[in-house]
Amino acid sequence: MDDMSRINKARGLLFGLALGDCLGAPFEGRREVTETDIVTTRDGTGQLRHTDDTALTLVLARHLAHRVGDRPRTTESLIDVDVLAREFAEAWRDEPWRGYGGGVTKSFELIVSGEPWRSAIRAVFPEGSFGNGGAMRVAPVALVGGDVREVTELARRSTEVTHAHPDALHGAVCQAVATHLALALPSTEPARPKEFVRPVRQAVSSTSWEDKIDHVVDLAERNADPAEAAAELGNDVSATASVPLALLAFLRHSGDPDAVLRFAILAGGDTDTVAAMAGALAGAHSGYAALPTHATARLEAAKDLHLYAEHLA
Ligand code: R7I
Ligand code: MG
Ligand code: MG
Repeated sequence: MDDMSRINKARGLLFGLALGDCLGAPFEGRREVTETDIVTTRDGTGQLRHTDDTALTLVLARHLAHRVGDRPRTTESLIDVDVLAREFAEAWRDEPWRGYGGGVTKSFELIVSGEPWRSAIRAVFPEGSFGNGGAMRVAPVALVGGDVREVTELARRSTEVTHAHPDALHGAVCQAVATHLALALPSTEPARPKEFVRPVRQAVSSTSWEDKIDHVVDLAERNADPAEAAAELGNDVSATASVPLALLAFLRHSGDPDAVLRFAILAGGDTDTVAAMAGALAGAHSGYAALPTHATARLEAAKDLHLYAEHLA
């Protein structure tokens, strides 16, 4: 891949994620969303404000950007878990109104007040949170991980500092590996569902997640619509009921990021997060130039997104 297309894809990944978050946010939890509602938001004027999904993605991107040149390069040197836990918590402290989940808010409160993250993250959910907060922000690891194994390890490290539940970790691995594959797939080639998910299926190391991924392929091959997809896969804040839906949105419309985002938002539920994850996949595959420019230009974080995309590409 030449430098231009690498940068285009890195930008696509980060801008696709932020765009999904911003376009999905107004519809989070709403019962009925129409195509017109989404297009009106996309084609409006004024800044597009992001939520916790983009805020924490930027923290992770910055963390990686500061370490990517270090030698020797290991997953431990790329992600310093103690530092990253504090950086996430500080982002919450500075902007607590970005729509954070209830469990993670309590963890961040404790971390900011000096409690070690390993105990803080089990204060509310003793088994660890199974929310999608790890998966929603994981995409930047796909830009620095050299292969599926490294991407998997980075996904786990970036997630475990807030989400210790196995399903939250599997969800983050699924999203990160899929993003890595979307980067590697030429933008001119559509993603063939069964073939595309094979390495993702191998990486998750969980039979229930393998079944979920098979279900996604089945729905993609049957051209399921957003309502059917949400009914079968779920669309809530758990990793299990949101990461597969985002993957399906991408597989249903790969090559058309705008359609991927509309599918994700029309499926309802946790719309900002499902669209953020689907947007990262679509942007990583199709590139920044394929995103709707009138909307990307209005993203609140456009400057930082450009900066980290260039650095991590
Ligand atoms: O996972 P997390 O960061 O939330 C991300 C979501 C995204 O939709 C964002 O856009 C934002 O809106 O929030 O935050 P957590 O608080 O860890 O998890 C989210 C929610 O999942 C919690 O508030 C709980 O409702 C639920 N949850 C659990 N419920 C019962 N038992 C997570 N883990 C558990 C659990 O173990
Ligand atoms: Mg959010
Ligand atoms: Mg959400």
